[in-house]
Amino acid sequence: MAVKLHRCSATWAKLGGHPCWRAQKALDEAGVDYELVLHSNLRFRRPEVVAQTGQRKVPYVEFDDGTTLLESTEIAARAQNGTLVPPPATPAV
Ligand SMILES: N[C@@H](CCC(=O)N[C@@H](CS)C(=O)NCC(=O)O)C(=O)O
Repeated sequence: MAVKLHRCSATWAKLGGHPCWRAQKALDEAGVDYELVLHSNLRFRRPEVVAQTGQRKVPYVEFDDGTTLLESTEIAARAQNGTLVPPPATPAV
């Protein structure tokens, strides 16, 4: 199943230092299958991001199990080394 890449709507900004582009480019280059979810460019207009991640910044990856991975550099690194997977479930005690 594809992951979801949540990013800002500035899809025209294809500069190396732009966090959302850094993450999306890495997923593209690694051949990762993903669904794009666009959010407002204005951080105070992202209540859905806050609800899901507890903070306002994008990009982040959403896995099938609902867990999320923040930080463009981490997303890019994991896409590149093939470890873009959800964290292991914590066993019930
Ligand atoms: N360190 C973060 C920075 C993310 C970031 O600044 N994202 C921009 C959109 S590309 C954002 O959400 N800006 C709104 C803000 O700074 O609150 C990362 O690399 O993922």
